[in-house]
Amino acid sequence: MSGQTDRRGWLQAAGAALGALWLSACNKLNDNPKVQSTLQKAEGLNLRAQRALLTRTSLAREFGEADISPDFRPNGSTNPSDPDYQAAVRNGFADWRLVIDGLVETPLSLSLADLRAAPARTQITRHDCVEGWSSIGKWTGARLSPLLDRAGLKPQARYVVFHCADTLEETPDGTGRYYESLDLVDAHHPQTILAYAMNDRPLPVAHGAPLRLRVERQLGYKQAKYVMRVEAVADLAAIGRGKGGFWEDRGYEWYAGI
Ligand SMILES: Nc1nc2c(c(=O)[nH]1)N[C@H]1C(S)=C(S)[C@@H](COP(=O)(O)O)O[C@H]1N2
Ligand SMILES: [Mo]
Repeated sequence: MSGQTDRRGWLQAAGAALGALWLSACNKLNDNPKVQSTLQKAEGLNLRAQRALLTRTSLAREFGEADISPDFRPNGSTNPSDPDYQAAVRNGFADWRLVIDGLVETPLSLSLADLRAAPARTQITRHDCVEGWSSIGKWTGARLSPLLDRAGLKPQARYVVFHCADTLEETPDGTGRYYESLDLVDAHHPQTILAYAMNDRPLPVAHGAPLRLRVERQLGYKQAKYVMRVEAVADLAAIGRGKGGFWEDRGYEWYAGI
């Protein structure tokens, strides 16, 4: 896919977020002074919203090969004991599939070979964990945006949820399974990838084999490892405890911008 088309899709998603504001700002035919002052306020708001969005759509800093951390620290789950996951590891992930479903026109079931054949990106970025450590790693993966385009998001879709294979906390109701979510601005960001390689090698189990999310404008806990399923949804209330992620359900911010 050409960079042009990619960029258009990404801007479309960004534009959708501002659509309502643009509509009000376009209604310039009416020159009633009261309406004018409302319009001026809307324009100020429009500028601020646009600036906030520009920050979100700009690229995270990328580093050089020499900056790669020799010992990228693993954190959280590092070897999930969940039986389905253990079986997949023993099988070398040969039967493993990523499912993309929910509010999509065409649900997808993709093998690792399918993902390696999809439009890809490689990036060397710094991972910042809220616990106060950082590591720099090189990630290669399938760009999420073209995959979502292939599945065809329905108009009601507003978030994508990443369902993971690991249970980080044993709870009677199953809400201890790791998950994360993004809005469509981050989902279509050029650096948002489903990584299958780290530092030019297949992603190791400790870092989320066979597939993990990289969303480089956000903190470590958003970088879901062991991703099994990407589900497009209209809202987050019905998933886990309703806050959009395992750590969000336990008090962390949903938007973990850096
Ligand atoms: N599935 C899953 N994803 C996860 C976690 C986890 O425990 N399970 N921990 C998160 C946290 S807090 C961090 S800092 C990073 C750690 O990624 P790493 O192990 O590659 O360093 O993964 C994030 N993604
Ligand atoms: Mo973290």
